[in-house]
Amino acid sequence: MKVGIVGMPNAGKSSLFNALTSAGAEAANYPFTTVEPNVAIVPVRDARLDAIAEAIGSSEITYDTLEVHDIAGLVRGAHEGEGLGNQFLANIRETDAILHVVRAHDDDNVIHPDGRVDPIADLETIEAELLYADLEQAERRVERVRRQAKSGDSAAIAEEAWLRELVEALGAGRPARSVPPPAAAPDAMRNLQPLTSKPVLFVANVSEGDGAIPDAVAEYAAAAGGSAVAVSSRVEAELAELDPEDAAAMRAEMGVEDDALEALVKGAFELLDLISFFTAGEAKEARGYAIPRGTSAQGAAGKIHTDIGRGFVRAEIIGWRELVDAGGYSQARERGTLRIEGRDYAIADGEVMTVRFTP
Ligand SMILES: Nc1nc2c(ncn2[C@@H]2O[C@H](COP(=O)(O)OP(=O)(O)OP(=O)(O)O)[C@@H](O)[C@H]2O)c(=O)[nH]1
Ligand SMILES: [Mg+2]
Repeated sequence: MKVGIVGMPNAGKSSLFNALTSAGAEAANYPFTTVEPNVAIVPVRDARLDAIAEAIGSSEITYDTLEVHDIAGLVRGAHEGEGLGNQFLANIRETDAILHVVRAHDDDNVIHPDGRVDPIADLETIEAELLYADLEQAERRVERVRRQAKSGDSAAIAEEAWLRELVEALGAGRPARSVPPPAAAPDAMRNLQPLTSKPVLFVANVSEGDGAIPDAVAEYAAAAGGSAVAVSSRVEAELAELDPEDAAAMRAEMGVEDDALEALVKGAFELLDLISFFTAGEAKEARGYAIPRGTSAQGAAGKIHTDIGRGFVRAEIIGWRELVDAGGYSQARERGTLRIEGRDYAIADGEVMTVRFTP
């Protein structure tokens, strides 16, 4: 899963990126610190996988990963070449979801490009820039597709009509996700990859020790069909540098929400309707995988390895808690909590799967 971070300059994007990655991308108190797109692979920690590995004695733990893209801040007029942000929007066209970071802390030491703290105005500015960026992209594509449509290609004709409808919607301030592509041009959305077709998780960058999402941001997110989480980016970035024990002590001292980043990753999962399943061997690797809800056992097996999916015979399935309670597969088998399922079984969140397959 790939996510892209957007927001105003100095909103706290790189701080959040650092918090997520501890990668040390430069976060500094002047606008446009991030001039190279930063990409990091973040492990999606999962306490359930830790418990499984501990209970059955796995040799190592491999979490699934999230690819996070940090870009330069967007300012009003970015689509006309203002600031640096617009050129970086291309870097996040291929992401699955967008994290929209908005400043909601009022630390006077941090410069705001518009000289005031107003989360809703900032959210609107960025959403407008995303709309403009998509509008420009769509207008350019309409020209290209129009030429193909002239040759009578039916998919191109359908795509052109859809693009024209899209241009109108974007121009009227409606996001691309409100204009589904026609059946005759099913790839139209994928060809364009509009930013406003992606699910958005709004991230309110709140003051230290203030875990609450401002009401206005929560309302904005709900109206936009997204959800919102609150994070103190700078504190989280600082805590990410510490070892876990010191970080826990610091959190207690500051009264900072323990699980802000976990909540953020969880929010992203929910937004994309993803669930996790695990594979775990005794004295072998324990591993987590994110899959779309409803994925079949065979589909999930293909996520482990294409050959395993192809040669799928059956799956042994157990809930993570049942496996932990039993203390191992043979004990679980004795208890009758380990089940055999076929290729079409829809994996549930938190299940552990062992695939039997013919190589
Ligand atoms: N008080 C406070 N300061 C913060 C917080 N998050 C970020 N900052 C500070 O705000 C400044 C800008 O943060 P960055 O994370 O670099 O912001 P950015 O959105 O990446 O900025 P650009 O890359 O310039 O667009 C830095 O000085 C941070 O330390 C926060 O939660 N609280
Ligand atoms: Mg930055």
